[in-house]
This record gives sequence, C-alpha cells and structure tokens, in this order.
Amino acid sequence: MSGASVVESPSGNSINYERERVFSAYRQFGYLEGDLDPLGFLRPRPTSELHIDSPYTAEARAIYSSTIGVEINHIYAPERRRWIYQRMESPDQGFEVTEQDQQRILDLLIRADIFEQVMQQRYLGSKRFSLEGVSALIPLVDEILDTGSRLGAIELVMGMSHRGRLNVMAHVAKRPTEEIFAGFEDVDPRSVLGSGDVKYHMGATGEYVTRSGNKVHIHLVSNPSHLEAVDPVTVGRTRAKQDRTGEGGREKYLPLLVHGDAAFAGQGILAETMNYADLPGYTVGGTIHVIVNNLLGFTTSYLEEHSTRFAACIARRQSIPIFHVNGEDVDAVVRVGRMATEYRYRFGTDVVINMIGYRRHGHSEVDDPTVTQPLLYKKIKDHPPLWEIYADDIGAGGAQAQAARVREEFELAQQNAGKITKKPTLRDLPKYWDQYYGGRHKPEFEVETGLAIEELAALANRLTTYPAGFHIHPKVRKLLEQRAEMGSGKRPVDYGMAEALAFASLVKAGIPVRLSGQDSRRGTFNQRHSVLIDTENENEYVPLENIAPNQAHCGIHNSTLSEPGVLGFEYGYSRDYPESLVLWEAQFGDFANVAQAIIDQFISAGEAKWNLLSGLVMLLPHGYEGQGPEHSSARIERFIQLAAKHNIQIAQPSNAAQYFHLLRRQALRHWRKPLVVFTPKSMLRHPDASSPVADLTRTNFQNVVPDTEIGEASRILVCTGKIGHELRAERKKRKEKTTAIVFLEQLYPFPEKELADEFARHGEAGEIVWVQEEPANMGALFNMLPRLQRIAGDRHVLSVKRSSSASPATGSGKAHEVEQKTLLTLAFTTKG
Ligand SMILES: Cc1ncc(C[n+]2csc(CCOP(=O)(O)OP(=O)(O)O)c2C)c(N)n1
Ligand SMILES: [Mg+2]
Repeated sequence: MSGASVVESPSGNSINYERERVFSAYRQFGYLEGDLDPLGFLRPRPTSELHIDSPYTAEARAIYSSTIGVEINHIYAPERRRWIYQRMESPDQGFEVTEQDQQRILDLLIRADIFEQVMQQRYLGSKRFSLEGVSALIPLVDEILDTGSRLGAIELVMGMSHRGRLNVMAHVAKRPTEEIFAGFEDVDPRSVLGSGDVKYHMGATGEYVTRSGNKVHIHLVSNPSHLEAVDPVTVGRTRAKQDRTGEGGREKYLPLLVHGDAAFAGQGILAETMNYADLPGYTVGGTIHVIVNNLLGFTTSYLEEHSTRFAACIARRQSIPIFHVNGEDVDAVVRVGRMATEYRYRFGTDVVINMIGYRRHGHSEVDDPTVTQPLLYKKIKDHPPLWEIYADDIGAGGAQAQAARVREEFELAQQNAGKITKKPTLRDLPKYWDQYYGGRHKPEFEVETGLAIEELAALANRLTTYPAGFHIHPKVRKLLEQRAEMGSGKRPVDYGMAEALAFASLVKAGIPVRLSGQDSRRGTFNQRHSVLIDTENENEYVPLENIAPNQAHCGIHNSTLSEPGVLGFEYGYSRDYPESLVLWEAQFGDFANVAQAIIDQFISAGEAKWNLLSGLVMLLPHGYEGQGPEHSSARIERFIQLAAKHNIQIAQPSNAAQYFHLLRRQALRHWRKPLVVFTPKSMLRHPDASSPVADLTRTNFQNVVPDTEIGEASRILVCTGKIGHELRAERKKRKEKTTAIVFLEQLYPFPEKELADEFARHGEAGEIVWVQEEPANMGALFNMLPRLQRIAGDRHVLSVKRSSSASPATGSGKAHEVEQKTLLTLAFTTKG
C-alpha cells in the first residue's frame, strides 16, 4: 500500500485512491475475466484495464472475477450500482451459507440428478430434456423462494420451457413423482383424443415449504414448444393476480422466468416483454429471469447463438443488473439468488441471473451430441455429477448412501405410476374460475345485454362531462358534444360512443375493463378519446374512471409497439381475471399476424391442450378501403381456419349497437371464450353503421342481422361487415326490390339456425350468394360455401369475391375502386 494514495476526505473518512482505482476497474470489467464456466469452454476475454500492478488487484479479483460476475455498468442509478458493490464486497456476498444450508442444497442436487437418471433408465428413448449439468437451478429456485417469501411472496408465477421442466414439476411445484412418471406411461389416452399436450408442456401447481418454513404457492404456467412465447403470458398472469389483490400485490406475486441461452438471445418476444417491464400499465414490480445457460442451443454452439459476449446481453438495454454465475459453484449460485431477489424487492425491477453450466446429454435424450460437439462431450463424459462435486466440496460423508435412498424412493414411485389409470391433472384452478364455463356454447349461457334508455342517458352524461376548469381541446369538446347528443337520442350512436357506453355500463356494474394496444387511448382512427388531455398542462381526465362511486377499474393503455409481447400479456391477464373484460387491439388487423404464435399456441388451442379458458377479446380493424395490401385485411381466413369445437368466437358487428351488445355479451355471459372481432375503419362514423340509441335497449347481440326491408326474394346476398352497407347502397341505387341483404355478424360458432330462419323468411326461391371483399383464397369463403349449401338445400349457392391473389389487396386506390364496383355489380347480376 502506498501511503501517498490515502488522503482525508472533507468528511473525515480516508479515501484510499489506489484501492478505489483498482476496485473501480473490477466493478466495471471484472466479470469479463470471471471463472464463470465449469468446463472452460467460454473463451476468456482478457481486459487490459484489469491488469493493474497493485496489491489490491488480488482482493478485487477474488470478488469481481470470481465464480460470480456482475454486469451493471449500464445501470443509470448510482445508488443501485452501489447497493450491488456493497453486497459483493461484504464477506460472503451478504450471507453465510451455513452447514445446514449445505445439507439442504446437497439433498436438492441429489434429487435433481437422480430423478433424471431414474427416468433415463425406465423410459429409455423418451424425451425429458434433462437438467443434468445445470441442476443448480433447483437450489437456486429454493433460495429465490426463501428470500421472496421473507419479503412478502405468497406465490411464485413461473414460466419456463422444456429444459428441466419435469424436474421443476417434481422439486419446485412439488407434484408427486408418480404423477410425472404417469406421463411417460401415457395412461388414459382416450381422455385426450385429439387434445391434451405432451408432459413437458403441462402447467402445474403446488405448495413449497421454504428453508425458513414459509409456504409459497407455485404456479408453473402451461407452455407451448415455441420458446419464450410463455414470457409475456406469465407476466400478464402475474399482473392480473397482483391487480386483483390490490395493495401489496407486487410483493405477493413474484414472477420467475427460466430461459434457455439460445432462446433468451434469439427470441424477440423476450425483448418485447422486458421492454414493458417498467411501464405502469404492464409492470409487475420486477421479474426474475434465470438463464439456464448450457452454452448450447440444440446443436448450435453459443458462438453461433448471439453476437454478444453473453446470451444475457440483450438485457443490458435496461437499467437492470445481470448476474453471471458459475453453475458449479452452488454456494455462489444461491448467493446470487438471494442478491437478485432482494434487488427485485428493493428496486422493483427485473433482474437477470445467467447461470452457466453444461448439458450432460444431447438436446433431448434421443439425440447424440458427440456428432457436433465431440470434444465437449468427451470432457462431459468424464465429468462427475454436480452433487458429487458438491458433496466433496463440503466434505459430506454418506452422500452416496443418500443418493441410493433417493433412487429407491423414485423407483418405487415409478412402479406406482404404472397403477395410475386416470390422467393426473397436475394442478388446481383458482376459486375465481368456479363460476365460468368452457366447452361448447349452450343457449342457457345467454344473457340480456340491452340497457334502459334512462340508464344509457345517465352513462352518456358521465362520459361527456369533465371537471370545471379543464381546458379541453376544441376538437374533443365537439366530439363530446356530439356524444352527448347521441346519449339523448338526438343523433345516432356511432361505434366510438357504443364502445364507451358498453365499457361504462360494465365498470358501473363492477366488471373491470382493461384494453391495451398501440395508440388505444386516443384510438388509431381518432375514434376513442378515452383519456381527455388538458391543453394547458397535459393533465388527464378519464371519464370511464368517473362513472360511479363504487365502479370497477377501467384501464385503457397505450401499449409498446409490440404484438406478440402485448397480446401474450393480455391473454395471460385474461387467464387470471375471468371477471373482467380484457381486450387487445391491433393498430390494423394485419399486424395481428406478428403475434401468430400467441394466437395459434394459446388463444385458439389453450383450452384443447390444457383445458384453460380465456375470455380475451381481440379487436382487429378490417375492411377493403383502398389503403393498400397492408391496411385492408385482418385475415379472416386465418381465424376461421383455427376455429373448431367452439374454441373461439369470430364476429364482425356491422353497426354500433351490435358492437355494444357484443362487448356486453362477452363480459356478462359466464362462457369464457376468446372473441375475435373484425372492427371497422371508415364505417366508424358512417351514418349507415350508426344506430339509434333505442337499438342499445334491444335484448341482445344478433348473430344474424336480418333484412326486414325485403320479404320474398329472388336473391339473398349473405355478407359480413362493410360490404353489406355498400351492397345496400347499391341496391338503393338500382331500385332493386327483390334482393335481400343479410349480415352474418357471428362467423363462428356458425349461427346455422338463425341464418336458416332468415332464409326461410325470404321464401324458397332465392338464389344464395356469398359476397366478400377478400380475394377467393382469403376471407371466410371456403368455410362458408359448404355451410350455406347445407342450409340452402337444392338452391344454388354462388359467390362473389376478388380473384385469388398472393397479396390481400391492391396498392392503387383507383384499382381498388374499380374492383369494388365490379364486386357490387356482380353481386346483383352473377348467374349460376
Ligand atoms: C420458436 C422456436 N423455434 C425453434 C424451436 C426448436 N427448438 C427447441 S429447443 C431449441 C434449442 C434451445 O436452446 P436453448 O434455448 O439454449 O435451450 P436448451 O435446450 O439448451 O436448454 C430449439 C431451436 C422452438 N422450440 N421454438
Ligand atoms: Mg442452451
């Protein structure tokens, strides 16, 4: 130590400048030379800044280039960085792992590895995605649970993919191992013909008793194969649980996402999820991310997985810590687990733990990894299991005998699994699902959705008033004045007002409403204006939050520019808040296909795979208006193709009153089914699609809007959405009196009886023509023709549509007009 470098600070404390200089370098870059990879395959990254000739270097190195490496330079807040320095620089990084802790850790490690070995022996040739090589995950989660529960957690909401999932079911969710082995026995196949899911995707719930004796409920979220797709769903589910709890929710429900290294680095949906982590409409007070990093993705080496040094680096864009840790120093792993959890609770943000280990077998156990990584696997072959290394390190005698006992226990469970005859459910549903139903639609699920005229007027009044002194934008004032007239019957109700009235009536009745989407607060088409903004100070006033004294919450959020991330979140939210109306809105319906995996894997298949229900509403602006290939089609064909066994509802309300009834029906019925709504653009304020306020007093949504102007018809045009209004205008122009125009408002479940009744009203003779704006290879055509034919009997069923096309619509406004005109003409003239 050089005496010259120690000086008195003004406060009287001495500052050792040389020590500070060395530590400063190590705090910033120490992790780059850390001992982080048990097998030594992660190439060291020598950093000249660290090679300082000073006696403090060894001390700093032992802390910052050890088996723990902290990557925190990108954190803006100095007090947060300081918090981590203090923890790192205190002895034992803040807590001593006692002999008793070590016994518990050893037991967990033995269980984790032996569980995999028993499955390997008994179910050779089955995929199980072994945790061996990264089995420190189990003591890590044990520590997260212990620390979390001491800080207030009562439930862990956990999302993870394949790796080690069965192990987590057994040792974190605490499912009896018999149940898990029964998955391999594939008992009771008849109960899941055409449905169900593979054993390493199923969700599970259970109770965990922590080291300190606290109980934590575990909720392992059902998960598709699509890596990282479960991230936003898990976070959305957590948020719903927190919201329904109210105060203290952020502490009680702790989200944990476990990722593979390749997936963490590669999948955009994770980046989208992390991007909204701190936004008020989406925050959960911090998610703990654990990367179970085996430096491999299937056959791909980490060098081919990401352009960054670590898979974790995508997280650097956020002001959150990344803790790297050597997965074979289990005491270090649990220390990091505690530090990260305490950080989450203290600062309310995400944290990332990058735990590096290896993969003992191939990607799955039927895969031979020696073909692609021969040298690595040569090394792994001779490498002892983690529990043996740990037992040696802590000097535990008797570990082998302990392992033998655990093996016997699992083998017995395996034998018992053979006696199980009914497929285990692995989880309990929360009480709040008791009063909701899935399955096929039944007439008794229906409710009345109309409101008395006085009630509508009262709601309209609340929706159109704002506090005295509020400086309203002149355009918004005009809109509110018009809406007030709509409420009092002086002007027909448009879509924007119909939606506001539906939301207002629901929150008043105690049903929370949550809507999120890009620019949803104002509305992409300037139609919603759910938040009034003072022109002088940008203060906000939300009429929907001021409907009645004891109303439910109404949250309308501008989302980040994300589709899969936000749609996944809202789906998750709807899963744990069945009492509320949850809506996601696409900016234009086209963009929903960015979120296709959420639609395919969760929204349409969730009930069939996992028996899990959702009442999520998707609002998808749709309609051919000459705006080009990308602002025309929400791809009705995609949703129609996904529909089977009443898994989803697909609707296109043709007027404001219908939209009002549809939204209320979705919330008030206890049938919980995702609802896909094709919403209007140009028709939003169009008089033809506006409704007299009296139509909101009608009893319910009409799956079919009949044509009451026409009796006996020579032709019945069947259509959905905007084209129907254009056909009506065309009919008027033509002074046509024998063509009926019927709006199919619900495309799925197909309202066969209602449509057949409507056809019958128009006599027996009429030709039936399906008319759609979409090209022949798109829209509902392919699905409708056989259905219509069934109702039509001997009659002709014709169709009018654009010709098949690779792109949904023309880029030329003029070409669009020519096409649209042709469609209208053909609708009245085409012959079979
Ligand atoms: C979106 C998606 N693309 C591809 C796959 C196929 N796949 C399954 S596992 C895997 C490798 C995953 O590697 P990593 O994330 O590191 O997890 P590990 O298996 O190594 O634990 C791939 C490519 C998938 N499941 N999901
Ligand atoms: Mg991997």
